[in-house]
Amino acid sequence: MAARGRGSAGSSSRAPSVAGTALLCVAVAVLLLAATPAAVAGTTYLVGDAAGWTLKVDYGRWVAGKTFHAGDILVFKYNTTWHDVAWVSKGGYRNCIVSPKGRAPVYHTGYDAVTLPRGTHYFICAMPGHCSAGMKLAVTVY
Ligand SMILES: *[C@@H]1O[C@H](CO)[C@@H](O)[C@H](O)[C@H]1NC(C)=O
Ligand SMILES: [Cu+2]
Repeated sequence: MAARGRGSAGSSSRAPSVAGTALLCVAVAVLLLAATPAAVAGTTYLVGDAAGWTLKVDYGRWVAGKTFHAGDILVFKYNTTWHDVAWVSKGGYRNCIVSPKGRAPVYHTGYDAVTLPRGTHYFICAMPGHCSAGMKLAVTVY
């Protein structure tokens, strides 16, 4: 068994050690991930579940019974031809307007993941008429 691999020992001695180091790094990373408590990662919610972010969904009803915690993620999934997502103020939510001031980022990728901080947060679809038709979501985050 001492002879095994001897012929190529000179040229290949470096490669296995690099590969070994990389493997060790991967192993350590996996162990660190495994050791991280699940609660820290937060929960991901697909807004509206299978229906997604669209008209004709009662988001007040979708929110009911759910408890959101800081770090949880809301994923808004929608067709960008028809919808977008605007993170608005309470007044913006109530009056269906995207305020030019304050917190009003507008997302339009069609698959927007929003990490929730504590507090109450308001999201509306900014397409004309959609918010007033009920395409709005308010979440309280603990
Ligand atoms: C989005 O809606 C448009 C218009 O109704 C449609 O042509 C398109 O296929 C839809 N896209 C997706 C990804 O569903
Ligand atoms: Cu819309």
